[in-house]
Amino acid sequence: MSRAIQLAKRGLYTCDPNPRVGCVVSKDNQILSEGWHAVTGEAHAEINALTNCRDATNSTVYLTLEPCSHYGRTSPCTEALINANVNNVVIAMLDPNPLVSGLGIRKLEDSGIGVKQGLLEVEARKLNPGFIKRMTENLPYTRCKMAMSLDGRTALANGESQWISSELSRRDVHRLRAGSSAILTSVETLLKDNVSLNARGLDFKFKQAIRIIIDRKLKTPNQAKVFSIPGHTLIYTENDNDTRIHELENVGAKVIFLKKTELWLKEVFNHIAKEFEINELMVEAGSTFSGALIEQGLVDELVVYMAPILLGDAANPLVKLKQLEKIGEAKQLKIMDVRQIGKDVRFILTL
Ligand code: AOF
Ligand code: ZN
Repeated sequence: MSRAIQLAKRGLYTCDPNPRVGCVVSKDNQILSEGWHAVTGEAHAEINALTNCRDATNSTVYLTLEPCSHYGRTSPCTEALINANVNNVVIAMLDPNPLVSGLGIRKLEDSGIGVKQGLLEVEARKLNPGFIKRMTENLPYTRCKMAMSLDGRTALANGESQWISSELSRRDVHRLRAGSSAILTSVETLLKDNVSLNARGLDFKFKQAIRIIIDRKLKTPNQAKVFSIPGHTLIYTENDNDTRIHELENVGAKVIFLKKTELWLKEVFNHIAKEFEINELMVEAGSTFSGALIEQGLVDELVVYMAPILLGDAANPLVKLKQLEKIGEAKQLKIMDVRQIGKDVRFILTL
């Protein structure tokens, strides 16, 4: 199973919006063949492994995800496993897709295949935080990227913020972007930095993320740089001004109008998950917008790059949150990973 998890990671940057899945076919303590899911619409992990296997009769198949039992873009993997006469299937986790969940296992058992479930489940779940969250909560798994000084500041009071000089940290951000289904920012950040929101300078194959701009009033300029870069740009707005919508659609944006409500951002996130199959969402925005997302419970993970510099107390803070009266009200985070990247330190924290 550990090998199957390694294989699943080969789809990390390419198989979106499908889950990353790995498969190992074994017999008599020997690996007969291996497979993984590389691209949505193409063969699933099991099919790739079985195609590479001369004879899978009486084998044991290790799978990081329950095999599918439905006709999606491809046909059911349960049928392929049954037709290959495998003896046993060991599954790390159930498929959270309601079209499959539990049915894949039942189909195998009904045809006499022995099934075990739960081996390395914790590790297998880490392969697909976004797919799991989208399938179970109709929300993307949201990572908020931030960069700060040792004293927790992001920019000088005059707005100057191009201070994260470490080339390696920037490259790490591009790798994170490449592994994301979409990259989201606020119109304020777009106006300030004229951002590109794409992954660049990487020496491996990846699927470029969709760009998303949150722009309640439709202030995005028609000449914004995002429109000159290949790929899709979505703009979510509360403004139904037809002229502005047409202008922005003429330069290549897809504008989505959602009526203003109290839980507008949550509705935007639900829409992103449901209509665009966004599993992993990376947010790169300023302290006000990121703070609002955190307060509304829409952020799952912070990725914070800390540069060893001091900007002083007049500089801008990492996030703007409501003032607290008691320490007990403070947001508690859990450190999942800390490592040095070039001259910076990167923290990964969950909320
Ligand atoms: C598997 N093995 O390698 C993957 C699975 O549209 P399709 O046919 O590609 O089906 C997509 C669904 O299949 C996806 O939502 C998930 O439930 C499952 N993914 N299943 O047996 C795989 N990638
Ligand atoms: Zn399948």
